[in-house]
Amino acid sequence: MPSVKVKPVQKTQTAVLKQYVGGQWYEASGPEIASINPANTDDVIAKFRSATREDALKAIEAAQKAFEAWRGTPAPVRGRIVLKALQIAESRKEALARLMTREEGKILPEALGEVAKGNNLLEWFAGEGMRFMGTSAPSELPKNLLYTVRQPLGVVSIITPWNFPWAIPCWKIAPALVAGNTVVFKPASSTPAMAVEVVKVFEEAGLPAGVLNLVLGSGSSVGDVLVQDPRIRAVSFTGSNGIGKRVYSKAGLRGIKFTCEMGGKNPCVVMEDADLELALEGVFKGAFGSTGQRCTATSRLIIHEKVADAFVNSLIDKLKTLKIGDGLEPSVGLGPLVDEHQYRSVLEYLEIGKKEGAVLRFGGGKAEGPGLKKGYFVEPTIFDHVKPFMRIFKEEIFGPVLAVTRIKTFEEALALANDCEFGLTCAIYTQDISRAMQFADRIETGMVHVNSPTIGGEAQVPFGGVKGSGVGEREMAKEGVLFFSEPKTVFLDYTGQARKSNIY
Ligand code: UN1
Repeated sequence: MPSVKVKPVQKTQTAVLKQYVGGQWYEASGPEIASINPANTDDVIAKFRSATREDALKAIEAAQKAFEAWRGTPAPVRGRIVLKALQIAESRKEALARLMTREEGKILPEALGEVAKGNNLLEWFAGEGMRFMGTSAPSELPKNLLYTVRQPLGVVSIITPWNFPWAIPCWKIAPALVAGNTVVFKPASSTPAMAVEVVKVFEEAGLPAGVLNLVLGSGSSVGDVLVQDPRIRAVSFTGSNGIGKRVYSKAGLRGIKFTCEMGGKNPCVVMEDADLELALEGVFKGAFGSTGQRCTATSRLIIHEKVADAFVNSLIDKLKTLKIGDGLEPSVGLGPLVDEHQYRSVLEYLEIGKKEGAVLRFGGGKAEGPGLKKGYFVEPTIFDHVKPFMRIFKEEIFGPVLAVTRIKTFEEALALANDCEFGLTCAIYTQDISRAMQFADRIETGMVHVNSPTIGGEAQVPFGGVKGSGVGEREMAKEGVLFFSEPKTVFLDYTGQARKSNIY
């Protein structure tokens, strides 16, 4: 009898990721790093050999070489390559979102939302190629043309976090390219597969070799050179405050441009006159969406004492219905934390909250149950009666943890909301327009939401914060392209008639 051949069980292949420098994909020689599915640590999505300092230098060199030709490419043509990248990205949005959920952990609807947001940014910046313009002004002098043009900076470093592995690279890379810069892109090591997808989309769109270079590696081996090398003319960074501080102080000492978008401890104020159903939805989404791993997450609820008890109880009822698990499963509403480091850090904050004397109302530990053993799952958590001196009121936790503080007046709410070293975003729920306007005027944040959650942003308006949340220039919108360019003022005397003027 002929032997029956048994088909081997199909296993998901672990991809081998490469560096992309000067238009070539190649393997680096540093230590191996694995990208692991945070919902199931047995699922190794990809591996790569970490870039070394030499790889980063090679990338800078390739970007430097490509700069002259890219700078000379008309801005509308540069914009059209971004438009092509958008079309490619649109055609694979489902696959991008699925990979994102597998690699970063956010639930699929959130991942789809993030791809859409990144694509909106590509759309906006593609059009900016046509609007990359200066101004003209009437001169004090006769027959003089006085005008400005905008020019690119040169080679720029783009350093991005793991929590928005599609949208944030899009919102930094696209304006840098449209403005005529060449880019060295260093994404977070925990979402390398998504970073490769970002680069592929631009490569397939026809970006010339060397214009966009990818350096996959740990910050400790390549981070410094991407700020310190004399050829780097600007750094755009999103990530933690600790690293951000190092980036902007070094960039500042070198006298180059920087934009650093860092942490948040965003307050949501709910007043006694609020539409409480609307507020409940907004706080729920803001605090627990994306597993709280969002610098715009709602991490402090500042609520009027008259409505606080009922509101917190309703929030708890809602949390009881939230299914925790792998974000690819349609019924799941809360995914895992991204990796072991974040997992340990959030669990530590839960202990800190308990020790500080806050009242633990819900959650407070690891999430356990069927299907949760192999992932970095924590319970969504509410601490009530949190006092301003507590660390859980002050420090960014970056997990599904909400600190509730009760107030008696609007002035008290505003003072508490502003009692914070961060200033990224905030929200107020009230039906009193005067109160809402006063809040928008006096709150110390870069963005304000009235009757909507703290999260989100739109391509056509500036994104960023004040105080410890944002140092340097704003991102997105017109500002996004302005950051990556410099104006040059040209004085053109076309007759010589101005020679008698003593204006100078
Ligand atoms: C959003 O809320 O949609 O790292 C964007 C972050 C922010 C991006 C938030 N830079 O969470």
